[in-house]
Amino acid sequence: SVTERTYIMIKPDGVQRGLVGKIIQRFEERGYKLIALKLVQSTPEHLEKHYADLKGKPFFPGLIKYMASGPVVAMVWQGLDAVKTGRVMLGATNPLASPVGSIRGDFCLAVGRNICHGSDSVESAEKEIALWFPEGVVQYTGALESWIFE
Ligand code: YYY
Ligand code: MG
Repeated sequence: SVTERTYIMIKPDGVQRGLVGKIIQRFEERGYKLIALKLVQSTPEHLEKHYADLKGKPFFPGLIKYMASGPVVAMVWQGLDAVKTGRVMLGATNPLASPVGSIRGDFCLAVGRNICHGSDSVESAEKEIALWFPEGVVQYTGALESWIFE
């Protein structure tokens, strides 16, 4: 639906590599509405909650270390089919399998340095939004909404 929301995060490598503006620009230009945004130095404890489903995977310790190695940009984007289309815009988990034109397919190469995160279902989006934005998101009317949505 038009009010669907997804949690998108620029990982520490995306921030360090100066890709914040380019990644935000893609969501803006596609027509999604930014309803929350902050730069955060996360902690292993917080990241273990975010990635709780992956606990026990061989790459889990390295993933937590990488994600805590510098600030991340936490965002919530709202609009038609935000979760699934957000994932399409990001590309596949493995950047080498990501189509050119996707964020991972254009900007990175290694699965352990894949520069961005996007929620994988509406249910996990709502959980992730609550975890990263306990203070809530911002409600406002997008001035162009009637030109972007029917
Ligand atoms: O949702 P997505 O980020 O595309 O992949 P997940 O399966 O949720 O894994 C989260 C995160 O873990 C992934 O973005 C990179 C890392 N990872 C890894 O380093 N090695 C793997 N074989 C699988 C995932
Ligand atoms: Mg995931």
